[in-house]
Amino acid sequence: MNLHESTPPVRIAAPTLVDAVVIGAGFAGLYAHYKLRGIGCTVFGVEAAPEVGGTWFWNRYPGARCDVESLDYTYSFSPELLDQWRWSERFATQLEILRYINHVADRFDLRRDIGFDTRVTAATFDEAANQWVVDTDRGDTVRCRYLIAAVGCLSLPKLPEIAGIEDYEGRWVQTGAWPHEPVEIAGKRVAVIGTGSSGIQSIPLLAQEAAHLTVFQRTANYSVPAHNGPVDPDYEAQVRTDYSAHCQANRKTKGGVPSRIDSGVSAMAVCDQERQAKYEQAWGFGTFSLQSVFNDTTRNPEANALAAAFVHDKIRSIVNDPEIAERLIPRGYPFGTKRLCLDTGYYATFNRSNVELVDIRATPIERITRTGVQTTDREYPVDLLVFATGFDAMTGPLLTLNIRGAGGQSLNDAWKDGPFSYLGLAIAGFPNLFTVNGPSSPSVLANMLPTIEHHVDWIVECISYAKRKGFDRVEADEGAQKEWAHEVARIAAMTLYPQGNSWYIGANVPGKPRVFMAYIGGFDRYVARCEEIADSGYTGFRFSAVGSTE
Ligand code: NA7
Repeated sequence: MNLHESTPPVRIAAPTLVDAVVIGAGFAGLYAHYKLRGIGCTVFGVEAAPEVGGTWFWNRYPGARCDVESLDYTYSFSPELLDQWRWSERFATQLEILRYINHVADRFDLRRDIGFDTRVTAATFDEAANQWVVDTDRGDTVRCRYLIAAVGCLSLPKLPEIAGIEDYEGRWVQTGAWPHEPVEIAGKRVAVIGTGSSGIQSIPLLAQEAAHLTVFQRTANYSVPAHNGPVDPDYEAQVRTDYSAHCQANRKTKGGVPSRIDSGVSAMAVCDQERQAKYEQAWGFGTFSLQSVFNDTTRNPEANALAAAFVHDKIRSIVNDPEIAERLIPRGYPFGTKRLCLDTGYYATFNRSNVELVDIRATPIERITRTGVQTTDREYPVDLLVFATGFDAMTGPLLTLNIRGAGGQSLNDAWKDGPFSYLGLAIAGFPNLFTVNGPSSPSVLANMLPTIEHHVDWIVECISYAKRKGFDRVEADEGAQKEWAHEVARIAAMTLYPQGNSWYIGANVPGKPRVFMAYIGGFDRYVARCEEIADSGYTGFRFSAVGSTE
């Protein structure tokens, strides 16, 4: 199926010099092209995939869908686009989102400057010229004033550290790099390793097709029902009375989405009955509202334990076998501190006779064998092995770029103790490099579409400012970056999040520094701070031109 209305991308010759190189052609990269063109910049895009789409190009496993409501997971920069595009489901499927991205790329002619099937192999800052020199695996070298890394937060899939994968003679796939050709599931003995969001979305669908499904669970995760279905026409009509204003209002919320049922009070401020009723309302509503329905669930251990106990009871009420229910109950970390999942029929899937749950904390996986998975208990024969084992989140995609900034310093060295950046937008010592949804911005803790638009708007305005003032170098100040890092860590420490061994904190990658990688103070506060900084003449940034400084 051809997803886009115009002709598929033709390979373009890389230019030798442009104003900006944009790495990535997902939501962030495409919008960066649009905005940079708008201020008269010449742009070249580099994209590893053969097409636009970013995360939605790669994550095409069964059940892949967005867990932000479609009406909010949308670009807001064009009122006509907002008016004309219609989402069919409350939570859009990967395919529908990919169609949308293709539609946007066609509509705004965003492919014409993108080199597809191309990877950046190195990016080196040339201090004499205040330019980045970008090398690709096609042998191109492109010079640019500004380098925009729009590489996504969850775009480097990770295989587990399990011996023997190379010995396996069956087929294995990764959710984060699902094959484009059909994967045969019907009649197969399928195994899934990993029960994060990707596992939890795919397991119910795999179970429906497979002859037998074995789920290897290391950590039971909290999941709430999505209650997906057609977009509610009444709610849609209400949003569409002023869709642009609705999207603008999302920038003034903590999570970049409307708080439709949040109480705004502490879970401890209401009686048991009222609290239970509010939890039930959140459970019945879908979205991540169970986490936000009271304002202290992520901060107050007592409030958190009440929400956790509510989910535990729900799991017991859904899963028929009490022993399996107990295995599915998350324990040992506060509710929501590993990313909450949104599911369609996840827990009920374990009532099926063809589904088996293996607790690999009790009986760890020893190795993958020629024919299946060997635990300390027994071997499980498998025809199709699905790794839903996550990503080297947030820093992984940036660190593969081989970036060297001022003085030849590599980003990998600069970040050996953690990904320190100023606002998640810029990194001290790496002039003219901007990151979209970079570490220490709200990114994965908020709705990514408004955060992307906000970041790109801010970056392009900053570039525009530099151009107007005659500067050709902009960089974050080391001191401002340190202060921001303290602020990010201070706010994280006020919450329960650091207690979860999550990818937010790098816990899923052996050897990765344990640093909470997102700003948790709220998207609203973050936006206000970024505005303040820009309005005050970019406090914490230094601007200069070859031979002069401000
Ligand atoms: P996640 O959320 O990182 O989940 C990965 C899962 O894989 C999780 O259950 C892990 O268990 C498990 N895992 C990882 N390594 C292993 C090994 N070696 N053995 C067994 N199990 C393992 O990734 P997802 O793709 O599901 O979701 C990522 C985000 O994408 C999601 O939050 C959305 O934002 C979209 P663990 O918990 O580490 O014990």
